[in-house]
Amino acid sequence: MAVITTQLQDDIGTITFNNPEHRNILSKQMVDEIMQSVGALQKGRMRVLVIRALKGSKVWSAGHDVHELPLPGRDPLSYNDPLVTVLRSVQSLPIPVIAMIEGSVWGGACDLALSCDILIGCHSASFCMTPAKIGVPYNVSGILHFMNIMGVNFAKEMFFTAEPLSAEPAAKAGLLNHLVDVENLEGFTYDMATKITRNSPLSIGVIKEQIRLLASAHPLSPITFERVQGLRRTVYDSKDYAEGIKAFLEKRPPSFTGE
Ligand code: YXS
Repeated sequence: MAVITTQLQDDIGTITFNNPEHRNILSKQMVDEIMQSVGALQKGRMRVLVIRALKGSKVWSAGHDVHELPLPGRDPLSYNDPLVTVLRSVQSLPIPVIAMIEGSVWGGACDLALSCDILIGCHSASFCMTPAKIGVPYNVSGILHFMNIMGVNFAKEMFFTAEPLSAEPAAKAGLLNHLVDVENLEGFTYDMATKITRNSPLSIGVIKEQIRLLASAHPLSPITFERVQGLRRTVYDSKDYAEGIKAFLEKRPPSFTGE
């Protein structure tokens, strides 16, 4: 059964998460359906893409499907991980992608929302970065994403506390472009999308790619990159990583030992 629905109207594509039972987790199935839909929508005249959950959702997306996280010894967020793949495709799509946020956003879904170009949320929106809650070593591009958008100290607070950031402070920290009342959320989002469809798609596409290249222009020497990967390996090889996943699946708090 499909876990998303797709629509194209007046040059605006919409992908709606439709797996409320499992809180719109970014499973491989969800990612595959998103990638297929984006490909199909691009065959039409799509100038903007809106990514959203069903109206009234309490959870926009609960993030990576924990059942699909590799067990210790393998990188949980490698280059070819389905979630990491969809983040790259949203970031490199040559049209603006608007995340319309109603409900809570967790873990890798925060990175998906932040991979979008514009985030418009209502007061039920919240953002929670969960790697430390599960013992996951986040990846370099993901961390850079948060640093670029909210600055180093806010990023550290989100990663270290693994506590949800509610809509108002999230908007203050730059996670939301606009915070609107829920009854205006759709209207505000599609009004902005419509305005964008009237502008030059070539100019917009080039500016989006220029900003992506400039924002990720951080020279990292090979030795530094290898050090980072080595540090991440100590985490995904750890007992804590195994404990984090096990505790989640057993629906109990994890007991981390630092080993
Ligand atoms: O037990 P059933 O089969 O009914 O399924 C439950 C949950 O197990 C399932 N579910 C998930 N399954 C796999 N992966 C998930 N991330 C996930 N989240 C939820 O959905 C069914 C309903 O969940 P339930 O009963 O907890 O719903 P709720 O309304 O009481 O609570 C909603 C949430 C979102 C507050 C709660 O489900 C939750 O805290 N979920 C986990 C959020 C989270 O920690 N996500 C991070 C995943 S790891 C990830 O994204 C990256 C690897 S990282 O951590 O590095 O950022």
